[in-house]
Amino acid sequence: MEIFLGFVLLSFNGYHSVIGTDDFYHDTFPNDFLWGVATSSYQIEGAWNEGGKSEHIWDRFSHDNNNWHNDTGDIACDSYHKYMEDIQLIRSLGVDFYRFSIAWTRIIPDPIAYRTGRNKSLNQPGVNYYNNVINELIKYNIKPLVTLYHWDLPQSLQEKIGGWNGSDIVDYYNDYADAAFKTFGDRVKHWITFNEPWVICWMGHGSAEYAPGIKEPSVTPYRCGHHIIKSHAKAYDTYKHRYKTTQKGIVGITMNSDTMHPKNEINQEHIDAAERGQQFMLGWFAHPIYKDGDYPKVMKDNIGDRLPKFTPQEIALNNGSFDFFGLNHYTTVLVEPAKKEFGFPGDLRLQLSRDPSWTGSGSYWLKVVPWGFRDMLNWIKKEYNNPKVIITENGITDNNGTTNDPHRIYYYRQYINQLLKAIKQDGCNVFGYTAWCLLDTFEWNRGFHEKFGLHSTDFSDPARPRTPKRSAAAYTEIVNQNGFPPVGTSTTASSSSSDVQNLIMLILLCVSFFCILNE
Ligand code: PNW
Repeated sequence: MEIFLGFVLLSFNGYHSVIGTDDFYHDTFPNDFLWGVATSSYQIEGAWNEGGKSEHIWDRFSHDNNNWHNDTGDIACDSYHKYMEDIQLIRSLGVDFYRFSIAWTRIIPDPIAYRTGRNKSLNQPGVNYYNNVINELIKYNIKPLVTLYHWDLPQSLQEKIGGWNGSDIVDYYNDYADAAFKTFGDRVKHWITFNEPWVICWMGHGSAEYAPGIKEPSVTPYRCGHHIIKSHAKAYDTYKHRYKTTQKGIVGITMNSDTMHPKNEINQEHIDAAERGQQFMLGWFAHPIYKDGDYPKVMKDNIGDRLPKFTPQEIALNNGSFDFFGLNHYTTVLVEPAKKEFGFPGDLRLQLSRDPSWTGSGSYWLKVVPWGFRDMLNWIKKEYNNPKVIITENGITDNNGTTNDPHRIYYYRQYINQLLKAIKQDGCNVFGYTAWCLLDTFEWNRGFHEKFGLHSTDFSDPARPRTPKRSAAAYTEIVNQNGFPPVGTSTTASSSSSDVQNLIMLILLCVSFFCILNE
């Protein structure tokens, strides 16, 4: 009897994976689904001191030799001069939108002079540059999806008001956001206030891996997060009251999150640890904006007085300050409970690891775990009442930039297939997807060593020529077909073989229940 039941259970596992997580699912996305591709200002533009642009914290961090091989974004992909060519690449991908970011320092080089009224005008060459990009995109019917802040804080604000660690930043950010809405909002209808506050606050102010390179894990990441949430909510409010009725755009924030998966799936302490990890990584920013205006309870409990407090007015302003939920997702981690040192990430009281069997990439942290993407989307659906989600980044690295990149094609097909299941089978409300990245770029402290591009960039050539990789064509095929429609005989064969398997399983289950009843 045991042997028989064991066989049934083994078959049940196989059955589950066939209809559930691992099977390739053939269907198309909803008709109005949006496909896009992304970059960010410092990673591609170069021209770091041209056109009246001032220094920002990533210029400083790079010039202080903090990156791999002392690489900098001084020239990067030179998109400041080559944006027309880039827009042709975007066009040939066939996507609906292009996500890029505006460099604050190009349009307001001296934010203190701007705020105090000493200089109330925007920097015209910077405004012209983004006007040119936006107009060129619109000419080809490509929607601009604009990130206001992708990590390039004006250096003057870092030095004079303490950057994200100081409370005055909220008003400076609002000046900048207001100027961008006013200047570009006649044509830009999709705005992202911040890219990845978790990375800004932890990697910039806790671990010091990213600019501004502050290593103060006990309080500074939390103060940074507090000011970012307040800045986001205020900018959202500015748009709502000053621009929304005339411009009719939508505003959200983009958060990054790994999927936190219990290392031991049947151990309650591991399950609790994974939930805690998810609340600290995604909930830190999503809970105040998408749930109830305040931090997750587990953060308040574990961090105590080191976590800043919102006033009732701030809670009201945070709560619901969104038109959509932006998610950057790349990978999954395994979680188990642990006693850790004081401060972030010790406050999470957990240990992270990665399954050695997971396929790797050109980045130590990025393992290929497609099913984790579907889990993440379902967690968001459950936790935040199924908001309208747009995937604003997803992609994979290698270190050689080869144009023959089957690993990238595999990654995109598998991850996008899990997204399709989340939408069609689980009812997750996702309305768009963005591949990261349009081309090989300056990858922050990893310099030019880690490459995410659908196009390669030759950084040894001053002309920075771009070449499409095979993954660019593969992504275009997905975009053109709006997913993975059933094709030809192979699909029919595989679905009929799984039909047979399902039937066998059903019979086995009936027999086993019959045996149990008779025992
Ligand atoms: C994001 N992590 O950064 C950024 O938005 C992009 O600019 C960047 O190029 C891309 O993802 C790849 O790194 C992340 O360590 C940096 O978990 C680090 C992590 C996640 C995202």
